[in-house]
Amino acid sequence: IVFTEKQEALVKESWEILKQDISKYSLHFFSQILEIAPAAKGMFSFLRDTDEVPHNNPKLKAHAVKVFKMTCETAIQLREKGKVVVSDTTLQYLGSVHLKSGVVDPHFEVVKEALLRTLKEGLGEKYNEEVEGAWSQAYDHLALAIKNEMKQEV
Ligand code: HEM
Ligand code: ISQ
Repeated sequence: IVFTEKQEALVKESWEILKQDISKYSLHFFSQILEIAPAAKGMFSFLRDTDEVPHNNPKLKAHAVKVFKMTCETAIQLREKGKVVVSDTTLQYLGSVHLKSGVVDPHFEVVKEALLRTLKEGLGEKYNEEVEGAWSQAYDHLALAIKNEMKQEV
């Protein structure tokens, strides 16, 4: 695949912008997931006992930040190496967490859409097709790596 310097820069720049108000965007990200797929609610341990999406939940925020950071990292790797290199142990861990939580392949499209909506919200006028394309490509590669790991786990 071809992932350009420009695309890498777009991903890094947009993450720098969202990072400045990460509590807000973590919550937005998560809320979008539930808006698209309300049934996903039951999968998240930090939600099971509440009716609302918890504001300032440290786990929610930490996990959301990881998704952004890992996608960013994936963009860098795609540009540098033309492939995704997530350490074996990280992938194994994420594969088993998601498998145990009941995540199935179509959920990855839900999270992708939620991620893109959050970028759109955070970037405002800076959001465009190029930004969307760069994040989409990086996310797709990362998602594929996790999905493959989930298949090997069974
Ligand atoms: C947990 C990343 C896709 C649902 C996590 C964690 C990370 C993560 C880092 C925290 C693991 C831990 O330390 O315990 C990602 C990435 C994804 C992805 C990078 C895609 C590229 C998905 C999808 C779903 C999902 C598609 C389904 C809606 C969950 C659930 C948990 C989790 C239910 C467990 C949360 C809990 O109960 O603590 N994910 N995830 N993830 N993820 Fe994802
Ligand atoms: C876990 N996996 C994917 C996306 C997430 C978003 C917010 C909180 C936790 C998550």
